[in-house]
Amino acid sequence: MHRAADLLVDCLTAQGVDRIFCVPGESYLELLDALADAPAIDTVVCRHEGGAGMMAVTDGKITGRPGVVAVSRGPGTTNVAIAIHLAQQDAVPLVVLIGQVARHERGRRAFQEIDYTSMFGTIAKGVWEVNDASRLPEVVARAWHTARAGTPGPVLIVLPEDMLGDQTAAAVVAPHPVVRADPSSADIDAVIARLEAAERPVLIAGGMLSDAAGRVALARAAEAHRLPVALAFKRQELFDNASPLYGGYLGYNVPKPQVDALAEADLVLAVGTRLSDITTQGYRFPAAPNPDQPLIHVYPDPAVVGSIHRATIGLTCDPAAFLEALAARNSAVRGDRKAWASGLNQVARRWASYQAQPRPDGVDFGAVVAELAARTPSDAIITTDAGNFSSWVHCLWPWDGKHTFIGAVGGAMGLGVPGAVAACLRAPERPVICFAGDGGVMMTGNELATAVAVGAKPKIIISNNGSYGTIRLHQERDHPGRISATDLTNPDFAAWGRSFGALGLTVSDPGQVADVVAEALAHDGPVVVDVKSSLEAISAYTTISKLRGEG
Ligand SMILES: Cc1ncc(C[n+]2csc(CCOP(=O)(O)OP(=O)(O)O)c2C)c(N)n1
Repeated sequence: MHRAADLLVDCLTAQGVDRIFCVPGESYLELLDALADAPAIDTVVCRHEGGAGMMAVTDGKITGRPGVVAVSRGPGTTNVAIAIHLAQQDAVPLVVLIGQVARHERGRRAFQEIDYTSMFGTIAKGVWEVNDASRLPEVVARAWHTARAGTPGPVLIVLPEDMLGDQTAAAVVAPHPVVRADPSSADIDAVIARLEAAERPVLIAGGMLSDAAGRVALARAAEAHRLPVALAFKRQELFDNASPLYGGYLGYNVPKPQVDALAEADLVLAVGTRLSDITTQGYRFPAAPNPDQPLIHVYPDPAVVGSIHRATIGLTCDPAAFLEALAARNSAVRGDRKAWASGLNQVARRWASYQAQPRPDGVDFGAVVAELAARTPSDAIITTDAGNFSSWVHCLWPWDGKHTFIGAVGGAMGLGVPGAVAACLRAPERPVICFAGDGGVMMTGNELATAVAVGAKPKIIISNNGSYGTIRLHQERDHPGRISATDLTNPDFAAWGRSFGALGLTVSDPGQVADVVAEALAHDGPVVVDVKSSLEAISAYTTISKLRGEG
């Protein structure tokens, strides 16, 4: 016989768990006690469950295995909700362990009681409340399987506090392997036939190709068939943007000429992407429900393929295996494929160019991003919060297919700093650069305390334009000159960073950019750089003056 909490730790260990992010709570004291005897599991103490959850999401993105976060009932769980949503939007495997009220209190409106199935039923892939300790091994094995299978996503294991203290003789259940479906040779024949009939094919690559095997297969298939590659929202890092086959990044603000150029395609291969509204530029490329050209959609989930977009060929196999199989075959090229690829490439490059300029009201943030880009090696991990400052990162970073990029597909502010700290923990030997706005950095940011506690060394670069700039941009476009609820009063971010034990630096003049960036990168510890950035240069694509129709 053993205590349920100890059995739970054994089950987690069997699943390969080596790190749990948490904010402690009295609702799962037994689990915390069991973790004290589990040195192989790194228990990372955080300061807010939102940040802890975002760290776990980042860990899941980097490792491909479920990230794990443990939170207390009620308020602990409402705080972590942002990460559950992010994992669902980004298809990241995530396991949330939740302490629950004792079983005899359940359903009686007890202190901090929530019915998690009702609350998260539509965004979690599974919610299991374990009332019988002997079923813990079965639930853990199913949770890990569910989080990874098909479209990866969040699952919740709810643990009544008294159950965790029960004695049980149950044994650990070994991990359930996730079935990998390979394409049949008949599938590949059908795809080759479509490719040979097309003159202007485009491959749209998505997040299921993020791991090394996926990237290699993508590059090989693109090369083998001379396929231009467009990258899905927040997946710009998957393919070398300097390749002549680079066909563009399908994020926000893709200008009309680029969408028009892509729309000339006479075949779309969408591989490892769910074809979201942003990637498809509002369900226009490819159009939903009926694409304007034949669509080959490859994604390992039958609930995705053929659902929102009608697919001419739908394959629910492994996207990397599909591309490997495709790369191993030849296809006859029809038409002038070189001219087609180079046309797309030129439009994509024109849009991605940006030249920093002197600005009347602060530093052009593009100058800072360009300087960092020039000095940061390809093995760097880049995290971005949500906001306009990231437009320069998408424009100016030399995405060569090797970087790891952690961005919020779900658009949540607050991911940048916790993402960077989790990335440092997972890859301490790699440089980690976080870009955040003065709005987003304070949505979380307390993870700097965790960074200092665990020896993480993120370089946090803040675009301090005194505004929730993204919303200000929308305001200027829809209600020019009418500013409402978007101005910000900020602390001294360099001093704020120093108060945690980080190196705090400030850039208030363009002439300081090179020296400050060099000092930040050379520092062997966490760094906060407060860039007094121009609000006039509100994004890489426009200025406030232009939005107001001035000049
Ligand atoms: C959690 C959350 N709350 C609100 C929003 C809406 N929102 C999107 S961007 C943004 C402003 C971001 O401002 P800042 O971090 O200063 O970056 P900037 O746009 O100025 O570069 C807001 C409020 C969001 N995406 N996420």
